[in-house]
Amino acid sequence: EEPSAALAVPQAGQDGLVLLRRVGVVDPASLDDYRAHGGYAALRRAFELGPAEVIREVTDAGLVGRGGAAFPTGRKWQATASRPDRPHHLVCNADESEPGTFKDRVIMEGDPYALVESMTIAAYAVGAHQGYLYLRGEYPRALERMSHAIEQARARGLLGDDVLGQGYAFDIEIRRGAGAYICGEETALFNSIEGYRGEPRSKPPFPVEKGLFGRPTAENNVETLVNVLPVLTMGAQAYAAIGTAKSTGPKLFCVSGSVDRPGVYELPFGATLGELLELAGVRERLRAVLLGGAAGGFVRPDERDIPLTFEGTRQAGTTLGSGVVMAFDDTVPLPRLLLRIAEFFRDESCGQCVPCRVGTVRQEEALHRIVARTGAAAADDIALLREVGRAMRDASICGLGQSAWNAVESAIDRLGAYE
Ligand code: L3W
Ligand code: SF4
Repeated sequence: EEPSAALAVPQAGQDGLVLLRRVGVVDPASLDDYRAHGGYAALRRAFELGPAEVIREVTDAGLVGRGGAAFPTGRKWQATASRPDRPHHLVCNADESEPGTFKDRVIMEGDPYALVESMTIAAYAVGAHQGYLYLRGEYPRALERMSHAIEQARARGLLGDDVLGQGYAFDIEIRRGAGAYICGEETALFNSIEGYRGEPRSKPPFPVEKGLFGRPTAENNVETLVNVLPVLTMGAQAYAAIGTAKSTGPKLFCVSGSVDRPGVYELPFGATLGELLELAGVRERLRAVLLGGAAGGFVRPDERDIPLTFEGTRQAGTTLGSGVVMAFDDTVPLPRLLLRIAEFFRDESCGQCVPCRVGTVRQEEALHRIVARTGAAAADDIALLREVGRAMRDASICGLGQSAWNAVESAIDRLGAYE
């Protein structure tokens, strides 16, 4: 089990925060304190609006998924809500296993009722009466706080048969992950809850049609869900005024590595990479920045002007992913780091499809040879890496295999890693 480190939220208590405004301020064990800090205003508004209008607000706000893929949340909810077959389910993906990602943990530990309230709103919108919180197994404190918040909400009529006295039934069950990265992939997560091996299913059918237990399911990341609170309390227009036209709202970034103040930062979309690094106290002799986690890609230290938006990172040939920013100074041996990333993917591949099962092994072998040659690469190993990488990207079933070569490729092409 993890050590009980303090919450890493350097901005705690600062004015102007939207998603983190209660973290480090509110007592996470107290429902009354949550209410005293504005809690449950959004659910009240949701009941006033009705499910269809809630979905319209979320759509108009431009909210997109914060787990890495940026799919429009309103469209996902609408597709789930409109399915005639019942029951519908709501699943919150709190598996948070992308290396360098710890934002959902900070929300669950620091503002657990916000997630309970958000899940209730999402369930109401899509017509689900049962919600599942799939929680990373290595987060014992988040488990304790979420369990407590769910119990308290149930005891006070905010979960159960008659939520807020509005006649809507909804409850939340927690399921713990058991340490497999792949169970953060939505369909592997469903299999895990159902008691099967955590192997991704082929999509389509998408979860909105055939998800958990074969039922229409809305599956959202923790951060995505808690964004629904400001969407409803501020209104879609005011929310959409934050950020850029194509990436609306606030975003959480997880900054780690060679910085003086690692932790979770909230910034509006559109701030630059350089601005974020300055906030976190970037050190001299920066060699590389990994954006988007192990599944993301490296950028050079001189690429500080990259706007932290979905469109801006895409245009720069990289990805925002789930908001990971890992800084590495020149004391970190890059070939060893890349080997470590490759080991991770080989270890975490579920082995279901050949390109990923074999490709992640071949990739790791080539990187081993490179490290054994004190970090320089022979041309044939680079060619092999490219060929294997292309096969994984083109032919893997799920995002793990499709992105297992991203970091290595970007290190070769942007950083000149093995020269
Ligand atoms: C209905 C359609 N729904 C797509 C849904 C789909 C899913 C969402 C996004 O991977 C990324 C990945 C990782 N009708 C639909 C539809 N959907 N088309 O939209 O789908 P997809 O397949 O684009 O992505 P994904 O499989 O959900 C997520 C990247 O995130 N990643 C990993 C992050 C890890 C964490 C974490 O630890 N917390 O978030 C980092 O970069 O590589 O690209 O719901 O069903 N026509
Ligand atoms: Fe499993 Fe990898 Fe195939 Fe995904 S790409 S299903 S992790 S073998």
